[in-house]
Amino acid sequence: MEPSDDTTASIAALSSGQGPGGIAVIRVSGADSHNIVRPLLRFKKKPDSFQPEANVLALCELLDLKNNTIIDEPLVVFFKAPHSFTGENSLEIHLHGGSWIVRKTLSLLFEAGCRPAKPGEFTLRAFEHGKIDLTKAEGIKALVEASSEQEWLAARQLASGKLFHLIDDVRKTLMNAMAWLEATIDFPDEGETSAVSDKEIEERVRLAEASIDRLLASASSGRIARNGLKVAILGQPNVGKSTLMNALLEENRAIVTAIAGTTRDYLEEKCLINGRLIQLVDTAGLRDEGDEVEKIGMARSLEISKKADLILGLTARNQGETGRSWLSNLASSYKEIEVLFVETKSDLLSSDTPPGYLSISASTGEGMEDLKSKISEIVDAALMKVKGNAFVTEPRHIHALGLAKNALSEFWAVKARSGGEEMQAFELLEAARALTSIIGHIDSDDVLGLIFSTFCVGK
Ligand SMILES: Nc1nc2c(ncn2[C@@H]2O[C@H](COP(=O)(O)OP(=O)(O)OP(=O)(O)O)[C@@H](O)[C@H]2O)c(=O)[nH]1
Ligand SMILES: [Mg+2]
Repeated sequence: MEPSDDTTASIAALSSGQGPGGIAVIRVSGADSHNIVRPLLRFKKKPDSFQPEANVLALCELLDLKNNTIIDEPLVVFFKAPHSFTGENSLEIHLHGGSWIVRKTLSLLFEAGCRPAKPGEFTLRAFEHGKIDLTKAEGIKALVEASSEQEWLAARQLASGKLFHLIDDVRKTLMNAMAWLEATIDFPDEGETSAVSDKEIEERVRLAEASIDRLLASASSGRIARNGLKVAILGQPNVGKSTLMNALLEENRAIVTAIAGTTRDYLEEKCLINGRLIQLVDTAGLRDEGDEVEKIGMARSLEISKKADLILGLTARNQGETGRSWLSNLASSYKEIEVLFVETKSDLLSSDTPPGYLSISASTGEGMEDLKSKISEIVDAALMKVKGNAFVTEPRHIHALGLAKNALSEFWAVKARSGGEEMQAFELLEAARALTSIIGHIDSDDVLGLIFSTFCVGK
């Protein structure tokens, strides 16, 4: 049978991780999927017409009918539409995880009439059948990719529908305001009523605006959850920035030499510190001299440090007070960003840690655990702000919320210049549209393609 390539075809793919493992799960979905797969399975002592109960795992034999051989003895579970992840008839085959078994089973399924699933196609179908909205789809992708608790937290609130419900409520509030506005358009000149409806509309718009502002304010914590805390290591040349970067990464990533001006461009790497996701940035040492390349490197380093969530300001113990006053001076230019003062090379001289500083030594490892704990605390504090609440993590959502906010500002501007109700309604509709684009019902297939094509196959 030639499998069709449309959206109703039955699709199959390996849904568990690639490579050999104890168990491999192949997922099949499509209106006809049960009929396609059932002949390949034999349930012990049951007639060919036997159909196992939905949602219950059943042991069976998987057959290659051409050679009448038993390929494996998998556990199979059938799901009946609409009570499945995709909303369609679907099933999972839990096989022994050998790569040959997986390849063979997939080829049997394709011969029987399934076609290979495209990346994200199971989730796309779930979306198309109204099982999930777009934020949940994005959450599922993020859940699969999460490698730290932080990323899991960000993914979970998307996948659980928390953000969806909040956005949907704001959207409904705006629709409600629009209904009042329409009443004013349809029944003008009803003096008192008009004053009442004006109040009702304004109240709702204010409510929607407050929710949007709250969500936008959560974006920085959301970004920390999704991408990690951005930590920039800054200081004069030779203070041990790259050495610290390598120690935190636990690998020799950055070049370290005794020559001042070794690092000429900034270097960015993700790592886990005490289980927290961090985006570490090593920078070019800051000084007044240097050739053209070094100067460009310094400018770029300063630029990227302005986007950091935390700055590790380094000075070496042997630089003494001169180094510390240079660092205080630099720190004073970062009004919005927390600066952690770190004294490096504590092994070189024995003296007390200066007040407000953490002393570390790459040679002896002194102070490294304290520094890691401090960084972890800062991540946890940022996440505490959003824990339990809906927060935004996706640039796509932040952009749409910005559009909604602008439209609502326009609404007030129209009102202030006594613009007509139609103009006001237009702005409310624009805001509602922007919110709708976050959760789905998007007109453009391009946007859908963009989201689902970044999934892995089998999701
Ligand atoms: N004794 C001692 N030496 C250190 C320590 N940390 C770094 N160094 C040495 O200091 C020198 C400079 O280290 P780097 O890590 O390259 O310094 P940097 O701040 O990245 O320097 P630039 O890239 O030039 O800005 C190297 O020779 C390191 O081995 C430390 O804790 N103790
Ligand atoms: Mg360096």
